[in-house]
Amino acid sequence: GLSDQPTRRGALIVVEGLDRAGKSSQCEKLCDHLSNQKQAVKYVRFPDRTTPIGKLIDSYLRGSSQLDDHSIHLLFSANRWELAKSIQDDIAHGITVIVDRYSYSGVVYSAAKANPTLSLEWAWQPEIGLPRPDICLFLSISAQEAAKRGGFGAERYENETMQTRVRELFRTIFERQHDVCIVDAGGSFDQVSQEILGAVSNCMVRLDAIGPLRT
Ligand code: T5A
Ligand code: NA
Repeated sequence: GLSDQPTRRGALIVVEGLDRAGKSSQCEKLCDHLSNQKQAVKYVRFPDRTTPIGKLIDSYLRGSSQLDDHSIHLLFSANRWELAKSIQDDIAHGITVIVDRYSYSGVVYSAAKANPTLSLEWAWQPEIGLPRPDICLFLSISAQEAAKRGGFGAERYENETMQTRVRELFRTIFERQHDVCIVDAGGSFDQVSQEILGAVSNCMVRLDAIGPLRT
């Protein structure tokens, strides 16, 4: 009968990009759009600054504390691991989870510091085994364009040198990753959002196709 049908799993959608690329505003729009379509949806952002680990990260980003590059890298990763189980459970229960920054930010911001013992390869290790996104939307914007947007410059990595290196590294890793959709984030809010909604609905169609067999 109907009640025996397995729940179709939710999607894991990641949004990535430089500081001020528009990730949080676009995530909010995407959540609203999917909710309006009667889809169960949750928003998660990394770093999640509310947990004990997140509070250490927040203090580091604001410049109130200093940490070794490797230590802060592992804290960012630990912050994802502490939420991994609940993300997986939500997806299994049919909830689509929209994630504002993920492992990709984790590896590129750390590797961008050019610390000789913190390579991209080293940075990937603690990320291995986290839930794999169904799609990653990369909001592509130049460091110069991003710098023009509100509030830029307040936190640790918000300078053009760092952002330019981060942008190059995002390109490097996304050449190798599957299921990455590059979105031009330099346009108006509505243009960017149309592109995102299009990419996500394609992704949802693919999820349908590989969903569980129906009896
Ligand atoms: N980090 C993060 C790591 O080093 N390792 C990790 O593992 C992780 C997860 C904090 C820092 O931590 C680093 C990366 C970051 O440096 P954060 O808390 O996500 O990460 O902070 P930010 O990325 O800085 O978040 P922002 O809120 O600044 O950027 P968003 O979310 O990309 O941008 P948004 O949506 O808030 O918009 C920024 C401004 O631009 C305007 C908005 O109105 C807003 O004023 N805007 C537009 N303006 C013109 N045209 C458009 N299309 C616009 N879209 C938005
Ligand atoms: Na944000």
